[in-house]
Amino acid sequence: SGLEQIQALNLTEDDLPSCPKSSPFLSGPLKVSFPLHLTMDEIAQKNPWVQMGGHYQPPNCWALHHTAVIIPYRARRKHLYQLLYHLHPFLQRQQIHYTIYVVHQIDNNTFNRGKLLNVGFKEAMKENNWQCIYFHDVDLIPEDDRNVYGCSVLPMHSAVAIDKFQYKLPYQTYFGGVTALRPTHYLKINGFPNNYWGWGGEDDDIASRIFLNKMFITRPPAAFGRYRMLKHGHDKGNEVNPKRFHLLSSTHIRWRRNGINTLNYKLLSKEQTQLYTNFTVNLGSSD
Ligand code: UDH
Repeated sequence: SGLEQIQALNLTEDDLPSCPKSSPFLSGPLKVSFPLHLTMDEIAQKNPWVQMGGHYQPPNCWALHHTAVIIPYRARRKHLYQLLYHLHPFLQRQQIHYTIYVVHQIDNNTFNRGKLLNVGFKEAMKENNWQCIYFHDVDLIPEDDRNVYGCSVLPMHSAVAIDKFQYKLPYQTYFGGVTALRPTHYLKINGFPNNYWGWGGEDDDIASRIFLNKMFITRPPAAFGRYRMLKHGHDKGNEVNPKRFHLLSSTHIRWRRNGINTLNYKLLSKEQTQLYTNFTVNLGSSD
């Protein structure tokens, strides 16, 4: 294949023409449907260019974007399959170089999205010098491929218009669902908070960190940043966190000593599956 040729010849940026600014393969608004009973093999068959571990790079041009997609995960297998089914073709049409990483919280402690995203960042950066990190909830399916998964000079909030919120931004500083940062920005804000256990608040903490560091959020046009949210109820082990407002009131004091610089976890395994790289972690129980 083209990709194997690139690898065999060890082709680099100097050997390939740059990909065009706007990919000729974009289709714009997508008809998103959710096939029943998806399997990994079936999704892999539909994506023959994706390599083990969930890697892809365009075979004939040098990508403009080098993006790690990080998915915080526990016990949402059906959602994960739907997301992989939609996201791989979506990203390939954008002609970007990417890998999909799933960070799986295996312990029986309360779910901790912020901490999982920190683990994903740390482990993904060990694998490659990514220039852009997408933090992607498992239940959000993009509906327009002009929402290109690359980073700009500002932190990006991509999930602007979600069907669950009547395709409107729930509030102006909302920074949840699907967001992206350059590693330099992520490190500047000391990553994400490690101490939000259970549902809610960590996304507002991340937004605060951005504002406290005198950065702003940017968003794609609402027509591009459209998502469908897969249906789910309350997850076991992710109860609403009653401490979230209290924690948020002191983000400005704590952000420097609570984040990627204080992250601790146990990486139990790393596997390359056909469609993603999986990190299984034990997060411990408190921070
Ligand atoms: N997640 C899991 N497993 C869990 C919990 C969360 O994988 O058990 C991940 C998953 O990627 C999910 C993300 O964390 O998309 C965010 O969690 P969520 O989907 O529960 O958050 P969301 O804001 O929830 O989408 C909306 C419904 C809950 C309503 C709650 C209260 N007011």
